[in-house]
Amino acid sequence: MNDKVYAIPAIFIIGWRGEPGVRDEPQHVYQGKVTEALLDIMGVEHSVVSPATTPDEVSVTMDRFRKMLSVGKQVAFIIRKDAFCYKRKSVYSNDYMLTREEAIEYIIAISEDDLIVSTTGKTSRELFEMREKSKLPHNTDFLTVGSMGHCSSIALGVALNTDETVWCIDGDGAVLMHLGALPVIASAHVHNLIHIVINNEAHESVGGQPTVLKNMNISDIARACGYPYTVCVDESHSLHRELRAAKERKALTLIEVKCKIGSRENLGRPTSTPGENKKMFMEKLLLGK
Ligand SMILES: Cc1ncc(C[n+]2csc(CCOP(=O)(O)OP(=O)(O)O)c2C)c(N)n1
Repeated sequence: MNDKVYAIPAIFIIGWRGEPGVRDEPQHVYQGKVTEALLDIMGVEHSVVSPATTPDEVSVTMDRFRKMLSVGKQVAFIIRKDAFCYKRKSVYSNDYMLTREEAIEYIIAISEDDLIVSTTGKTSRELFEMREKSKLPHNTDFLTVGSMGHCSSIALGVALNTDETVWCIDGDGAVLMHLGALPVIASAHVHNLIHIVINNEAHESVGGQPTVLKNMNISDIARACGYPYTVCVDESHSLHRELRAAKERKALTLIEVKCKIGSRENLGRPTSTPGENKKMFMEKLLLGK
C-alpha cells in the first residue's frame, strides 16, 4: 500500500461502516472509529463524501488527488451512509426450491442439542430466531459475526476440542472468501465435524449479488481437498436423508445444499451481544453434554 514497491495508483472507495455517532453492527464499530487514522498511518490521502457533498467539491478533491496518483500513490474516498443512492432495485434469482431457512430448520431438527457454528449474515440471524421461536437455549450456537469465511475454521477449532458432533452452517460466498480453509480442515482428520454449505449462488445477506459458484459444486472442491465424504443436494428429502446419515457416519462430511435466494422481510437480529454469545458457547463447550 505505498509507492515503494510497484507504485500502482489506485482510488479506494470505502463505505464508512461504523462511523462514530452512526448506529451500526458491533463488528463495524471499532473499524469505523479508526478508518481515518488507519489511512493516515498508511500514507493514503483521503476525503469524506457526505450526502451534502457536491460534484464540484469532488472535482476539487480529485485535482488534489491527481498529483498523488501521478507519482504512484493511492488515495481514498470515505463514503458516509446515504451519500450514494441507487433507485433501481436489482433482483437476483435461481431455480432452486428450498429456502435457507427451511434448510436450517432441517439441520437443527437433526442436530438436536449438538454444537453449531454458523456463518455471518442472515444464516446466523435465522438460526437465532428459530431458537427463540422454539424457546430453546442459544448456548449451543456460535454465531459468527463479521469474519466472513472463518466459521468453518472456528468449527474446526471447536471440533478439535470436543468429542461431540459439531455442525458448521456455512455460505457459498463465505466458503469462497477463505477457500484455503477446506484443505486445512480435511488434513486435520476430525471425525466429528459436519460442514454444511448453503449454496444460493449469491451473497444474499447483502443484496443477492451472485457468487461465481453457479457452474461449480463446492462438494466437488471439498472432495478434491480431501474431505472423505461430500454430497450436493437440492431438495428436502435428500437433505433430510444426508443429515441423518452424517450424524451416524462419524467422519468429516460436507453437505452442499442448493437453495433459492431470499429471506423473510421481518427477519430480526440476535438480541444478545457477540461477547455474551461467546461466553455462553464456551461454557457449554467446556461443560459437554
Ligand atoms: C470479511 C467480510 N466481508 C464482508 C462482509 C459482509 N457480508 C456479510 S454476509 C455477506 C454475504 C455472505 O454470502 P454467503 O456466504 O453466500 O451467504 P448468504 O448471505 O448468501 O446466506 C457479506 C458480504 C463480512 N461480514 N465480512
